Amino acid sequence: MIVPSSDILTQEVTSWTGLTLLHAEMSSCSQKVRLLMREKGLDYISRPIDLAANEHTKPWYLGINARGVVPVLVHDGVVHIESNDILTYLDGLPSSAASFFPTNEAEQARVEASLALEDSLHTALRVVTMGFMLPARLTTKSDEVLARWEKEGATNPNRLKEVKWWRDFAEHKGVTPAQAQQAVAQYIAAFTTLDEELADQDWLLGDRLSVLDIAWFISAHRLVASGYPLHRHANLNAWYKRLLKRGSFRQETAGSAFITHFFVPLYTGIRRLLGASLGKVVRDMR
Ligand SMILES: N[C@@H](CCC(=O)N[C@@H](CS)C(=O)NCC(=O)O)C(=O)O
Repeated sequence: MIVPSSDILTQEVTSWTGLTLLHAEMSSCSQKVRLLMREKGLDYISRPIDLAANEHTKPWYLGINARGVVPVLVHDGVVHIESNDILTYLDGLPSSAASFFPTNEAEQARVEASLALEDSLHTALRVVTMGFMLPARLTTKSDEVLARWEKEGATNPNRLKEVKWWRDFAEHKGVTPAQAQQAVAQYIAAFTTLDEELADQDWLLGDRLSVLDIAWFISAHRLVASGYPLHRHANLNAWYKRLLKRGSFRQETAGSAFITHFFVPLYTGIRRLLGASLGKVVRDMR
């Protein structure tokens, strides 16, 4: 989706040339986009946005994307938002690599529906991440940050929804059991379908890698890191392990060694010992 120029308050970006990606290392939506760019060999200027420091809620960033989320792609001064739309756009740019999108209508319809489902689960992904992968006391946003996020930037109803989600999170001191159960139920349903699709094929679209493998891998990876027992979906688990063998998939989801290999395993391990893990929510639902 292209942001109308009337909504771009941070005018400097309109003179940027080439491809610039504003993104965050651990953001799943950013990982999807970086992964496709790496697979397609597309060079870009990287502009990291520090989510932990709430850089995405500051006037400079809200003047580019008034919703205040990453990623944003700026191509020759034009601002693109929504990760799945960015994937579609990037795939159409000149590249020596094959397209990750199908050309026949039946497959196009499948990709569109599956990407829409993946996008619709984004709140569930946040619930899983903030509820089980990271401690709430590290991610809760202050009243001051939320008030700034709410008022800066061009008018944008989606920004108000983001702010509301984080206000509820602060008020409940984390995600509620009902939110966790709903998110888990949504992912069990989605993963069960993907698992069936993979019963007699290696990749989600059949015999070749596509944008669906990229998008769903990122979700699966986040759920696994948060403690979801993916082995309950045998075909999906085998597919996930096949993709993990690809350098690009590993590299774009690696994150910092401290967080990925120490902090998150320690935190999820402690939750498991306390009987408060994501795996427990999954078990209790089945
Ligand atoms: N539908 C949007 C969702 C973007 C989104 O929610 N991004 C997250 C990171 S994956 C974000 O910026 N979160 C910041 C926050 O909630 O504080 C997309 O696909 O680009």
